Amino acid sequence: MSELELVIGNKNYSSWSLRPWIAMTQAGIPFTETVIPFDFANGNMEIRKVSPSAKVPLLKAGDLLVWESLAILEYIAERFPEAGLWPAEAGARARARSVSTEMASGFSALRAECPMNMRRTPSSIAMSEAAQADVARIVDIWRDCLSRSGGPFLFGSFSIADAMYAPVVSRFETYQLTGNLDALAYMARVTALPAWKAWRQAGDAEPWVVAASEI
Ligand SMILES: N[C@@H](CCC(=O)N[C@@H](CS)C(=O)NCC(=O)O)C(=O)O
Repeated sequence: MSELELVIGNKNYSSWSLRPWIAMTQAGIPFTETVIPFDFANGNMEIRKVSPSAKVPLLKAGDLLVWESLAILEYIAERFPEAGLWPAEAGARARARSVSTEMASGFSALRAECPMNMRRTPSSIAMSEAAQADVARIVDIWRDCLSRSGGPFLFGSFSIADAMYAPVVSRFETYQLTGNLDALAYMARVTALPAWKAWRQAGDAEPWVVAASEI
């Protein structure tokens, strides 16, 4: 059994859980996973019992608890430098951290109006101007990163920045949020990753339905 245990929510809906999971899986870092299904109606008591923030994801590394998806990813990058989860060059690394932090702290309109729901049959929905601005900013970020790095991922090889935007890739697909060809090509590369496919397959097989995320 691995020393690392990642506690996550439902794979179909838990956008924050996807971030460390896809990075660790893609990088081949061994870990065990524990899925705690959401129970919003009753206050997610099972998550509260294990997580200091009462949220998932949570990483257990022996006695150490790490919560907040970006903090988990930073910890993993430090523990496994050979995985190259941040770009090697300082300037690229700084920009990767900038776009990752922008994701972690921003885009609240998009997140609220377009919850991750991988199983949903793709179709567009009416969106506020704020959510549309979030989409435009994300497309700009992706295009800028890809043109500087040359791809195939935001900073060349798969990095934490791609993991941070992975749930957005799902939302863009589910709600048909862009027709931009660079963005669509990037999304196709992310969704072709074996780690993405494995997460998606597991999410499809889950029996649980979170009504609030069914738009
Ligand atoms: N800022 C946190 C957000 C975590 C978060 O909101 N997780 C959601 C699931 S995707 C959660 O645990 N919700 C349970 C609740 O709010 O009761 C992170 O980056 O990990």
